[in-house]
Amino acid sequence: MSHVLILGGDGYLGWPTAMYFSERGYDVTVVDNYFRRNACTALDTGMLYPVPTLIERAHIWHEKTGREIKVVIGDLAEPDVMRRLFDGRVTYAWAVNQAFSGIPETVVHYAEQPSAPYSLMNYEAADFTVVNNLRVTNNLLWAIRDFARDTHLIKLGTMGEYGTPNIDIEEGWLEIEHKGRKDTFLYPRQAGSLYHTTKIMDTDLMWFGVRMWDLKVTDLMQGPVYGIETDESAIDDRLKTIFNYDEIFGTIVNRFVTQAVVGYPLTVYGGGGQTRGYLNIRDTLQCVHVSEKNPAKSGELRIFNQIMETFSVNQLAELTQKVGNRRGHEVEVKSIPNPRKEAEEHYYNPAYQGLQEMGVKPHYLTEEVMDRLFEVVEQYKGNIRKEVIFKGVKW
Ligand code: USQ
Repeated sequence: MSHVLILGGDGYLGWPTAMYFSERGYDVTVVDNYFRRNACTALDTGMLYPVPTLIERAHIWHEKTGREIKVVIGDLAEPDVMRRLFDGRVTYAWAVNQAFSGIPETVVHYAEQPSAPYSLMNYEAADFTVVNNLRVTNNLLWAIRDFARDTHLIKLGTMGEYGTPNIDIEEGWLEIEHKGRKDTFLYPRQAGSLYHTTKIMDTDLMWFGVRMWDLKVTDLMQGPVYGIETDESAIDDRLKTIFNYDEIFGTIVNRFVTQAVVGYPLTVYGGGGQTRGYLNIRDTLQCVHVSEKNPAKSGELRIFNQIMETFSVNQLAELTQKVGNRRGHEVEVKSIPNPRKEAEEHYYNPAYQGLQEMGVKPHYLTEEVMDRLFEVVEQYKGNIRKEVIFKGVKW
């Protein structure tokens, strides 16, 4: 059984990824320090529904499926917490069998502060974002360098590393011709938030590790994700992933559906022409799985753009309004001054065929898919708190 180690296993993507691999027979270990939950409590962001702890979820998963997801609680910004995952000194906070699962064949790295607004809230949050994200990546690269050179690292990057350049966006690399000579370099990066900038720096750290130590790395440039359910969470309601709809941790589609359900005018920032690549949470899992099945080679930094389709903010608002109105909500769309510093009209033409060529079958954001998202959110309408929807963190 191949061993997959998931860093950031309690998060929006981490927990569904853990169940996905476990269901397919992998030996899975998850690690988390509960940053996301604690930040949600500290910032009073509200959540659509309460989520059991990681240990409780692993226990429920075992009860329902007979499968084991080993849990480690610890702060991966501490080098020794990371190193223990590779040299066998690890202690599991929950496991059926305490025996060391061995060096992982694959590490999926989600263990970062993932919010752009959080990173620009104040200097302390900025400091946390930079220190946490870069230290975790650096600690991981050194652990792989020292103990696990054959391990394939799958790292979650972001489409935001590229920004919104006035030329087509390639999958990670760009061939440059200069004074009659040619070479291939990382595609120019220019992020729109401090959080996104840490992802650029992560890519640079990994590129260094690949060049110096022949590491195997896949960097997934992901767009904003939407959705709640996956096949595995359908087994038991308590296995559903963390769902945020607030300004700090909620992403746009999840926010718009929640706003529509509770009668809050959809918060279109500025002109609404901001265009991004989107994907269903189910497709995140597929993308990580195909990357795991087809690992990067030794000395290769492989980069994919992990999106399935592009939308402007206005297009998402229109779709939400249409589906919401049909379901009996009175959905209003309201442009509010953009708290972010970003282009509201821009060229956007990213390449994203790599993952589909390896076998990913996209779930598109159709009216039916949005209907199902509405259905789930409507069940928890009573929990939605209007006052956390917009706080106005400025860039
Ligand atoms: N937006 C609105 N109204 C809202 C919320 C967002 O108009 O109420 C706009 C934003 O200004 C932005 C776009 O929608 O132009 C997307 O915003 P978002 O909050 O959904 O996503 P973002 O802050 O870009 O970050 C999210 C995830 C992050 C991931 C990133 C992928 O939180 O972890 O890396 O999506 S990407 O955007 O492609 O860089």
